[in-house]
Amino acid sequence: MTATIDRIETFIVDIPTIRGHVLSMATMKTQSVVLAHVRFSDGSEGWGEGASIGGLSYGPESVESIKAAIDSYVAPVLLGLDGNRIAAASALTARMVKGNHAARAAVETALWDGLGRRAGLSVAQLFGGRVHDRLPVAWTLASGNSQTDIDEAERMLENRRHRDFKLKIGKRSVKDDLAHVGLIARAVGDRGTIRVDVNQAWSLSDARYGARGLQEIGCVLLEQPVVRDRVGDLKALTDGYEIAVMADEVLQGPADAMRVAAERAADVFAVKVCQSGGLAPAAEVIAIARAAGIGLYGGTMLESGLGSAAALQLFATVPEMTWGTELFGPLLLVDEILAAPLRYDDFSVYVPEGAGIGAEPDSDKLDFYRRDRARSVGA
Ligand code: MUC
Ligand code: MG
Repeated sequence: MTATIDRIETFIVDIPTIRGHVLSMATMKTQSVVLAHVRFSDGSEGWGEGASIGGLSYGPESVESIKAAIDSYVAPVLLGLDGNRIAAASALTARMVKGNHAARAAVETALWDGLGRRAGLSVAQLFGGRVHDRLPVAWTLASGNSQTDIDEAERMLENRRHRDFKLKIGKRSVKDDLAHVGLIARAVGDRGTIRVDVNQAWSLSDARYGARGLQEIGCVLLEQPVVRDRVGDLKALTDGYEIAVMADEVLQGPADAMRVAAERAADVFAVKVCQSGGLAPAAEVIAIARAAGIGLYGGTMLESGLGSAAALQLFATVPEMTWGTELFGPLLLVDEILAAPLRYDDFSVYVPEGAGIGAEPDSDKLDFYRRDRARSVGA
């Protein structure tokens, strides 16, 4: 049965975070995401999510630009096309809409969700089937205060929710950051692992000093320490130090993955569905890493449960997801917008059961948190 793409709606959703999330380039108190809802002619539907972090301080897209790109450019390209031909729809979108990866990812995810629901298959099955029923899930310590972070890590360990901790650094001096990481690493000890994400804040000389100090502390992973364009600097760090170096912001899809892999400029890829431009391009990034012997980590754009469920469907199909995931986005938010929350337990996040991405928003929550609704209520 044909399933023509009949309607594409987008909603900006603003949900407060449980505490300030202090990154090198922004302090988040709210996470804003775009939910894309696609309706097909046979009555089926699909959901997807596009997100960014800290407005435009993390990358080239904001939620406002994601929504505008979908409404004005992606949707007009797709309306009337066959929703069962995702490869054709994505090829046309890529031709008509350059960049705007999170916008494209939101709609592409909704197409996969719709196809899965119609077929009665999960998105993981559409991508070859699950290898994992659950994956390790890291937590980001980013309160801005070392003792608060230690207390938070203790709670996570005690509740068996997380034992891999990513520390957001790069806002203070390298020396102060090393002292901060050292305090937390000593407190966590052998009970977990410590990783850091600098979000491009360091110069190469900062990064050399930082990499040396971090590996002495026992930190196992150094994420995107230098600006995304400086692939040579990333490679110098990968070659020069024992600590594993992870590429994040530099990976804006398969072509970047190919460049970083060809230069062997990183040891690990943080794979992000939004940054890659969708589930299929993220699968290509993963394929390049696997072929190059580069490690894999399931990254997040701090998506809500919806985008996290979609990413989980893909990551669950990858045998070598050896660095685990950081799909903790929903846990950083004060409220859950899914009808049925993802399950977090025993240091893992579980792949949701059910067709498509295995998740959908609760309509009351969506009504409550959608930005346009909040405006009209306040007006
Ligand atoms: C990033 O840069 O990886 C992931 C976890 C977190 O706290 O922020 C993100 C973004
Ligand atoms: Mg990162």
